[in-house]
Amino acid sequence: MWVVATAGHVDHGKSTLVRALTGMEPDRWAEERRRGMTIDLGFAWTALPSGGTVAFVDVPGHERFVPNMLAGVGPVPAALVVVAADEGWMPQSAEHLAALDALGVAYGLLAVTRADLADPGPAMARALTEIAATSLGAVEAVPVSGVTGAGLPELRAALDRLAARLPAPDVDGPVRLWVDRSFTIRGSGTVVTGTLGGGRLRVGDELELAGTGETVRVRGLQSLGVPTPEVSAVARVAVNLRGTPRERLARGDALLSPGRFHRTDLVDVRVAGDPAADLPAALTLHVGSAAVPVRVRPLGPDTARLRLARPLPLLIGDRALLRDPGRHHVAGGVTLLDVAPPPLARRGAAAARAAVLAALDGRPDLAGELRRRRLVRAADLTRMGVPVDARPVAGDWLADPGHWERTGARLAEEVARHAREHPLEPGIPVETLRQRLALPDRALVEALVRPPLRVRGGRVTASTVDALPEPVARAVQRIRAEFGDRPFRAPEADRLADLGLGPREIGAAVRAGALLRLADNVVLLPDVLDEAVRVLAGLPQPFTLSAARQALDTTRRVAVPLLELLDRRGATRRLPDDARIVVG
Ligand SMILES: Nc1nc2c(ncn2[C@@H]2O[C@H](COP(=O)(O)OP(=O)(O)OP(=O)(O)O)[C@@H](O)[C@H]2O)c(=O)[nH]1
Ligand SMILES: [Mg+2]
Repeated sequence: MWVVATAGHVDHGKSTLVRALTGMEPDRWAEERRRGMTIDLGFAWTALPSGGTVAFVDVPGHERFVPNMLAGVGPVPAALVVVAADEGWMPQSAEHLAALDALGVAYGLLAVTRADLADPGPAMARALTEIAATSLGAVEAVPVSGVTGAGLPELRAALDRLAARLPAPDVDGPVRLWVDRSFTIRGSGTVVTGTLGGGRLRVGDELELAGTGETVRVRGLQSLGVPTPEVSAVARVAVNLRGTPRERLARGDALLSPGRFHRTDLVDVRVAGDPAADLPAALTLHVGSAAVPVRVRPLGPDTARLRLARPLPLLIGDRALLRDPGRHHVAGGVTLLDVAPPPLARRGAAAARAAVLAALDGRPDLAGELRRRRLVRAADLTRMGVPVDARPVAGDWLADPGHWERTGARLAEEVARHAREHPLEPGIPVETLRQRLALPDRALVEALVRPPLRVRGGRVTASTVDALPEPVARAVQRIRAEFGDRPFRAPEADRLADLGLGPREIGAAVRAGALLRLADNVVLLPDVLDEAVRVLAGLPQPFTLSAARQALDTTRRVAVPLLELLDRRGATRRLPDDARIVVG
């Protein structure tokens, strides 16, 4: 299915043409039929010669109803511009065309209606010139009469040619269905309609309401009046929502794939049209079917920051338009450059931001986003419309490579500085490092720890004896020199004191793995346990404490806690008569 929106001045024959093409009544309201004027959006569809189906969103031409027109055109990628042969180019011909241009609509056709009443030539020539200067470019033109039916076969053929050129939708992408109508059906509850531009909807799907973030469930689906279990883009769809009161939803809201869109009330945009500096401070932003008041803050010559009166689910690259409702003036088309821009608090921040925006074009750019944001969750980038194909550094965190490397170097410096300032602490707590490096997640700290640094007990330490405070490291070296050949002799308490090894220093050496503590003031070098087991295994089994003490060439002061440690580790077993055996 293709969806095409009409556009054109009031009474130029848009609805008559849609009626003639489809046999359906686009003016749904009694008041519209009484006044012979479209007030709100109408919907009708027909088969084309190719066999494909085209659905029309018929818009009102009257100047009062331009906001309704914009809600219909916003989500639709193609336009049928209508100009009456007998009246020619008129103010809303121009305003509607300016809106299509602002939204970047690139596919269209011109129908010169009421061709039975006047020569269509002059109106066609003027309209083609006007259209050629917009995003629509050169379009086919067909003179028609909605009354006599002349030109309709040619228009159908031209619609088929237009449809063949339309880009294929991303049916696997996320759903963002801008609501253009919501109503209640007795017995079914709330129904909303819209133009599905991407993705796929199924009965039973969970969706997120853009307005409130709440989850809703699809109870039923219709497309072109027919119930269906599934609809793929592009399509006109009616969605019946289970248990959602009608007041929750209105035109301008959207149904979203859960967790796939960033709802934002602050965006940076490029403006086409009036220079940014000339824009009024208060305008209305039209995007999708939404119309939201915004405050405009010019940043560069063609860039501005918009503060929205309520958040919308917007993506980088979205097209929108700014309109001055009082002056009937499309002030400019906008392209969204950033949907999660940084605050502009510091002096000079606005100028710096303008320089950044000058280089952006609304095409999502992963490397650029990482460079600007430094650290960002993959899911957050996806929700802004940036496709992610980079490997996370931790969890789903992505990092700019340069920033990541610099942060790793700073981490090493912080660990070294902490060791100097707190020589007896066993390293710096991960949380302290997280704060010093202003990282948003501890997992990032841990991911930055590389040998010889390591994470141990919630702290980052240097794993080598070298990282011990200088005096402690020297004392350990002395013990190694003095006791290396008598590995089961422990320095006496006064020797430890001479070496400057009090309880705190010993604790630090033990945590660093430089000493093995058997009891208070009883320490050995850390690598002697295997040797002890080897010596004990050489004794006749079982062996006594005294036999062990002699074999190890040590004192009771060491032998008792050493054997208890080996018992605890399961290397030896104590028998009921206090003798022991080596296990295994
Ligand atoms: N003779 C003739 N009359 C036409 C033709 N098309 C529309 N009309 C008449 O022009 C008037 C306006 O037609 P509509 O189709 O309502 O115009 P519209 O563009 O939909 O108007 P709005 O929706 O209010 O903007 C009606 O009286 C139609 O009968 C045509 O091709 N030939
Ligand atoms: Mg109409």
